Amino acid sequence: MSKLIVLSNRVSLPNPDKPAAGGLAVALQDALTETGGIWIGWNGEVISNNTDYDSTKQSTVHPAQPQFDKIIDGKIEYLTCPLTQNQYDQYYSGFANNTLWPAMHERQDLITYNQDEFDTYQQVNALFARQLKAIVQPDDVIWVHDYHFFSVARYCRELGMDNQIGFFLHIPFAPLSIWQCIPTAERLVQDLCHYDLVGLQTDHDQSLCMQACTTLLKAQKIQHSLVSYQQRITTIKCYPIGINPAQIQQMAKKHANDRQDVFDLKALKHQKTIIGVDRIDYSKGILERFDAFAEFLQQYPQYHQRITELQIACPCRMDVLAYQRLFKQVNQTVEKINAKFAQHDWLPIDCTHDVVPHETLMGLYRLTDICWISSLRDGMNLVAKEYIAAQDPDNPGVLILSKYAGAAEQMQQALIVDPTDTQDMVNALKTAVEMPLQERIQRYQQLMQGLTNFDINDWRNQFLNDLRQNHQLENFKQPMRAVNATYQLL
Ligand code: GDG
Repeated sequence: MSKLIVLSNRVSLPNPDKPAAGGLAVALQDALTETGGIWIGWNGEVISNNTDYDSTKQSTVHPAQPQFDKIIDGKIEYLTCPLTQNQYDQYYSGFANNTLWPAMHERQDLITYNQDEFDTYQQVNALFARQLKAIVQPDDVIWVHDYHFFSVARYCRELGMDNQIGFFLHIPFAPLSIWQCIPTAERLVQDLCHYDLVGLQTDHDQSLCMQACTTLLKAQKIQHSLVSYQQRITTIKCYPIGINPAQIQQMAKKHANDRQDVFDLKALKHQKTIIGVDRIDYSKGILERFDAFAEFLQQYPQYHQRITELQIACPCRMDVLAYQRLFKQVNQTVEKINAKFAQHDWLPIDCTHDVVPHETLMGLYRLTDICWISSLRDGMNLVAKEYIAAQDPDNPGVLILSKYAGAAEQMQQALIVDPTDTQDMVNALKTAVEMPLQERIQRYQQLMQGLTNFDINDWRNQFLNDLRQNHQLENFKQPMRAVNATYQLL
């Protein structure tokens, strides 16, 4: 029977003391259990360059393979390997997080391009392709995740693999003007066309991806979601990632009354509370949100001591300069706003950098009045969906959601804001604080319906069904390939 092989940069390893909390990890594990499967990726360790499999000392075409550790848990096999320091610096911190991440989030000012980093990115992609080749059976289906692996399918094809290979991009897809800032843009988009199916978060991303293929490569658009390039046909389609609303609702209800160590919610009982949950990343618009909150306090002094913003802000990618800088700015801004507005024992912003346990976070969502998402660009933003699912149906909170988060395409009943427009955010916050119960319930019910209509399992099943059914597309593809071959002779 055809099994599923998942490749992602990080792997969610089984831990008997701590079951996987993230919706994505659970959804992928469920899929892998269904047919039996393998999950491959980096184990998070960084080792010295002087190991005998330091691929930088080998040729690009055949770098030596690292040792993959194997863990078997039920029907799932986990295969993980470390990265060398050089791979970590150049592939992960470098090309993935210093070139592709800012590019896809339209931060042209933060894009750096370095040819060595691109080469190492390719080497790491080739390394994982070789590992796939070593374990794959002819009818297995491969699902590759995210911007770390734009090029894996190219190497798989070069190794003679004919399997169905799908790719899902969790982050936004860049517009053409940004792609044109990357010297190897054409090559990367070509690499993408070696996948059978490319999944994106939103319709907007789908059309940008289609445009990159047809403009940069002059690929032929066959149908709304089919593109043909050099005798290969790739499906490019939108699959908005979801959550498990029923599970979150239950968990939030169960944990809403837990003792709270994160924030002193008892002391805030008579206040309106806003929750913000973000990795400290420039794409999340954290500073824009703080500035708008300060402006709200400036314009509406009647809310002093009556509203508090609770911020969970986990630092990440601290090896990258832009992230170090932002971490400092976040702390300075919190200090500045608190120093300006604090009264008696009231601090307008309570910010923690600790990682909060999953159940606690779901409980916290339920206890807070407003969730404020101000991403400047975001693939989806799962916090928006989790917050709604966690609400008390009889007394739900209000979601303020950036129009630049992928979630805004589906969650139009939220208060949609432009995070670059401070006054727009101030107005939305005022509306949220004063929204009557009936309107909150109405918006909540519509939003919850949307979450239930297409949840995380639908997302996974639809992607995998399309990928598996791609085989049936072969009948359609054969004549198309013939047409393409003729076309290329002309
Ligand atoms: C990428 C794309 C896309 C956060 N802090 C804590 C914690 N979290 C959890 C949240 C949520 C997740 O992390 C964050 O999800 P996002 O969707 O907001 O963002 P990214 O990490 O940037 O993820 C994004 C996503 O992929 C999925 O496709 O939506 O656009 O950038 O689940 O709950 N969880 C716990 N403690 C914390 O302190 N337990």
